[in-house]
Amino acid sequence: MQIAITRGVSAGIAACELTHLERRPIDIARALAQHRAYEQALARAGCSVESLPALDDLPDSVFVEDVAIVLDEIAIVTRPGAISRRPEADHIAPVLANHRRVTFIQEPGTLDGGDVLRLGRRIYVGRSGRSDDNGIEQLRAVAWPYGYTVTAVPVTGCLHLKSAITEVSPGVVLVNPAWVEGTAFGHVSVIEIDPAEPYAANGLLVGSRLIYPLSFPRTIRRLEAAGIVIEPVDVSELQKAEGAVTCCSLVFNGV
Ligand code: CIR
Repeated sequence: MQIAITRGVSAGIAACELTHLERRPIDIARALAQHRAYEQALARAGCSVESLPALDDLPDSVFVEDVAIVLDEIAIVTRPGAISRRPEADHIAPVLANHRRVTFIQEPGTLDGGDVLRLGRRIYVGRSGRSDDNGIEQLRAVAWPYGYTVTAVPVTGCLHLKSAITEVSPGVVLVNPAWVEGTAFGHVSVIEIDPAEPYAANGLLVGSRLIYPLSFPRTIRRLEAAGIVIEPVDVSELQKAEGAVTCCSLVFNGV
């Protein structure tokens, strides 16, 4: 059984961090409904969903992916690159302690979970505006004793590594080649996003299903042509906060 940890949409989401997008009004009622539907998609994909209460004074706290990396062996609570997001880590640590031994990225390193792509025992980390060399080195020190390699990857033009690449089927990645070099990831098959949909590279693979935004129909056609089964979700309000589908959950194996 896989576990998916989610957190309700903050009433303060209008004050979220924005790096590459213009601020647009977010319809909070719609955001809440979309988030509930996203949780239902996780449940349909076979997850046991552990839904945490919203934190109204932390605007970006719905994006739980960024505050932890959960491996089978250990959970690493991050030190997010955005100062406004650092208190989110204190709220996730006790929750993860119910599932794993917990360790922490320490000052001065920074790391956002959105920069961490795990492909089997290979972990790739975006060297982005949010994750720095010190944070990446700390992750390496924790993960290598368990047999993981940790490789830093330059990311340009987008927020996180997983804005530019995600795994969409075992051994298959979906890539925006304008933001990351697809050949950096070893022996994987690469599907490129439709160039008209630059934000389309973020999908959430759970079991045999790909939870994926319905706002990218051209890329959906490419994925379906490759035989990938899509579980479409409407996340338009969360996209205004520069969020996507991986960032709204922490999915890991139950023990
Ligand atoms: C932020 O800038 O931190 C949030 N507004 C969006 C975070 C999205 N996280 C992710 O894609 N992993």
